[in-house]
Amino acid sequence: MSHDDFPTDHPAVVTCGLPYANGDLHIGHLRTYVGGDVFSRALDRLGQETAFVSGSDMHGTPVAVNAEKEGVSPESFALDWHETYAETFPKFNVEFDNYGHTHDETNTETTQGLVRDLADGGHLYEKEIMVAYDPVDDQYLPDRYVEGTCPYCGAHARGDECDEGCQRHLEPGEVEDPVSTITGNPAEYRERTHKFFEVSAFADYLSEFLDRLEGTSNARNQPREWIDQGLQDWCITRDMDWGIDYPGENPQDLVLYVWVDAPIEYISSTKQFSERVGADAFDWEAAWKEGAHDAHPEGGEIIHVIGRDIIQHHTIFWPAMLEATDHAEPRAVMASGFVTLGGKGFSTSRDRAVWADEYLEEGFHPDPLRYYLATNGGFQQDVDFSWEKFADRVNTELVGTVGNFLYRSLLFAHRNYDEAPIAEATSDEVEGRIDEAIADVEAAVNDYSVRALGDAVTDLARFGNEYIQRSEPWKLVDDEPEEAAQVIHDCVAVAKAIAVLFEPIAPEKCERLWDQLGEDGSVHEVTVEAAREGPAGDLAEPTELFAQIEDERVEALNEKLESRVAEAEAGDGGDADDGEDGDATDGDHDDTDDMTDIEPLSDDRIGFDQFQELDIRVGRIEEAEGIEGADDLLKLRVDLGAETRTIVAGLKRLHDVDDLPDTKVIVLANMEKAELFGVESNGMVLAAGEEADLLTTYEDAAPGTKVK
Ligand code: B3M
Ligand code: ZN
Repeated sequence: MSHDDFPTDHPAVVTCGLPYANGDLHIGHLRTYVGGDVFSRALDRLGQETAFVSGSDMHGTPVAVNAEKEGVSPESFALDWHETYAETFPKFNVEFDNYGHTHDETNTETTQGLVRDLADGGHLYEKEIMVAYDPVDDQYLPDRYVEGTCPYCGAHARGDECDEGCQRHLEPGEVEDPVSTITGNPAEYRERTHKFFEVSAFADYLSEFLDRLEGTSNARNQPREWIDQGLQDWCITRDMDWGIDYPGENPQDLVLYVWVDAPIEYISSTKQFSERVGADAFDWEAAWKEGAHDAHPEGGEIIHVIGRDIIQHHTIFWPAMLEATDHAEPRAVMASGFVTLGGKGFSTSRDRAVWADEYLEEGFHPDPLRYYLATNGGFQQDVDFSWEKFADRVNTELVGTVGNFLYRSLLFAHRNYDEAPIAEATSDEVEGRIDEAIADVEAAVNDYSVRALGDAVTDLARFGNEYIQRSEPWKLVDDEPEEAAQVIHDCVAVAKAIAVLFEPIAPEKCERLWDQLGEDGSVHEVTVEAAREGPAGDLAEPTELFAQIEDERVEALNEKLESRVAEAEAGDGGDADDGEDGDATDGDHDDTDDMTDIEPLSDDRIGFDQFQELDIRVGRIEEAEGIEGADDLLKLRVDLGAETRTIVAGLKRLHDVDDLPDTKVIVLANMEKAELFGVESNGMVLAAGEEADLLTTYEDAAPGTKVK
């Protein structure tokens, strides 16, 4: 890897987080894939040698649990979804150079080889640990087979991650009060011998790595805190049948943890690409292995595009595995925010989603959605999708700015001149403006900003509109034909530049534009240099590139969505697990809406004495502020009458910080103290549901008053 500006003379590999092969894709899932595709195409346009790879994540409990619920084997279940994904991505013009899956031969071999190297390098050791076990079902319960309470923050957590609270990865045996997700049986912990990877030994390396790491800042900041808090070694085996066998002596028949073989698919998929096109066209070893290539012994430019919920895996575990086995170090991690729908989370169980297939079946072209997902916010920011917002941006920017410029200039050019070049050369002003747009695109790539890529083009189109408006070629055509020809030539040159520079975001539309411009070959093959070359082809009769979305259409789409959600709610209410576990991939945010599934009331009665052990008090929030590095948490100062306490609460995304002071809340005052992101939390603020609806009192109970 280098840290030179792109394009470099090293091969680059752009990867997208592997979707778990376990459920339908909705447009929220598409964000990271569109982001990765846009970025890899942009590297191509800059002339960087690039492979764009991913694959389906076949193993692990997210797949096994869902297969079990459907009563089919995990293999056939996962393969079905894999095939669906492999067909769906290209429909959105997400064109991987290779899309494999983690269960194939290449990945099995590569994974087992890499794990053997870890063992040979002395990086693995054995340890006895407690593994959750369902005594009734006689089954071990790894990861998502078990749920319980997070030992760090007290939130309800999955066996492998604190998905509703502090977002930590949880090691086997860590989750408290374990319960089987399949049978609901309380689980017990049993001792088993497992393999561990000594991640903690890489703490210094990882700190330095993070200082070098490029991409989005969230991918550096969060891991720095984890390292400061002390890294734990990582259990890399599981008591399961479904997965890749641990290579080497394996008396307990353990498989590798899904997070071992999943990122290795990045390498395997690149390998498959190399094998298909030949090492001369793309040499996977030169990209992935240290010392494989004389000119760049440190390997190629590895860029991981992921959802922000899997930062830890990509910036701690994975680089430690790569470093331990002499592989190239990732150059960049681009971690995207989530996508929400009309301000709320997608809910697969409630059918509260715009499904990928559905979007296309509605007759929409994929490129406007790509534009929306890529440019509606910074990559790290959450993006909200609603049909209104989508229509608004399509109508104003794609139709009003880009499409309008292209259509009016090309129509005028076609009617009056028929062919390009119309003048001898592009004017200095316009040539300068095109150079500026190219520089903007280069800067956007080097900034890992797909949004800035889009802005570079809409800005150029805006200039085009302004230029044609001010130059008024229609007035010049008869009296000043040469001047008119120059203006039109300039406009066609801008149109050609748009075709090249907008290709990463709207590949299919730009190919059509390329044809309309009468240019040779494919716009997917050219570099930004083509944008400087000026028009060369015979112009075809232009058609409008983007279609307006009418208000009535938006209304109809909203109604359809709402009635579907209502229907799902009136039906069985959805399976509470569907939504959470149906998250086929990263980048979405399932089931964070306020339509919480109602859990059955507990039959597990407690006595009044037990209730009295809870010291529940009225409090008043005095101050509220964010905590550095914590996306969800707020540090509150809460007046509890007798004293004012600091309490950390997961309210940041759900409440306006400025509204909180003076709010009366209900506090569990004798909650165990916990340290979160370096702040000691002394109590727990009570709230209801996914939207953290705060409990309060309605009369004048003063701070400190006991709730009984
Ligand atoms: N399959 C999806 C997720 O946890 C997971 C990604 C693997 S990337 C190597 O979001
Ligand atoms: Zn937690």
